[in-house]
Amino acid sequence: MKELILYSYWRSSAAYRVRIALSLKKLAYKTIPVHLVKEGGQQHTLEFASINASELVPVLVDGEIAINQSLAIIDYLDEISPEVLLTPTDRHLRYQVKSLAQDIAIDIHPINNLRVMQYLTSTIGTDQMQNTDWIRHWITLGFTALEMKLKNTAGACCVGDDVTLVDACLIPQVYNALRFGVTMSPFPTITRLYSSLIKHPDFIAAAPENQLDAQS
Ligand SMILES: N[C@@H](CCC(=O)N[C@@H](CS)C(=O)NCC(=O)O)C(=O)O
Repeated sequence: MKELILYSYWRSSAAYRVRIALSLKKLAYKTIPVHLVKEGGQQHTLEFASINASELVPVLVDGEIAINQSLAIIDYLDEISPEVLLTPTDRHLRYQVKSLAQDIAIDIHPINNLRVMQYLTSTIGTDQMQNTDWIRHWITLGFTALEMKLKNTAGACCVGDDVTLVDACLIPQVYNALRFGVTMSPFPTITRLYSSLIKHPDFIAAAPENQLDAQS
């Protein structure tokens, strides 16, 4: 197998999900940092757009294959490295995991993305405080539903006691929530899961502050 390459940005929560999966699976990979802010955003360069025309990270390259979309990448990793599965084989658990992961990755995350914030500021004319309120609002709404669901599914992890795709999505989303000052007290289950999982060695290895491009 050729060396896996991950186009990543240290603060990208979608890239963080993939880093967690790679780390849990003990897969070696090379990081190519894509700075989302510097020089107007390196994701918009011709070089990167030729790898992902959507101009978003992450992208995983495995030999001839380049895959974008963090959930698709993690599915791919489950296929090539099935010893540790992030999506369980049991049908009931599998769809529970997929639904919860998509609650985060599809319903909560995209409306708070950098390009949405940039559009709000440049076209709608919002200021920094209004953008922060926007992010807090949508994360709080999403976490309110998620808290109720996780209360019923969580053990040591989001679904039972084994780490799944939901944990790989939740931890980066809470990282974002804390970064933007979301009040977490209404979410005791989410807070408990976050506090415990960020101490897991594979989650530590994947954490934004431990990436080679951190703070750059
Ligand atoms: N649905 C995509 C989302 C990818 C995405 O939104 N990436 C963000 C970073 S978390 C990005 O590259 N943003 C750049 C921009 O908004 O210009 C996935 O799960 O991979």
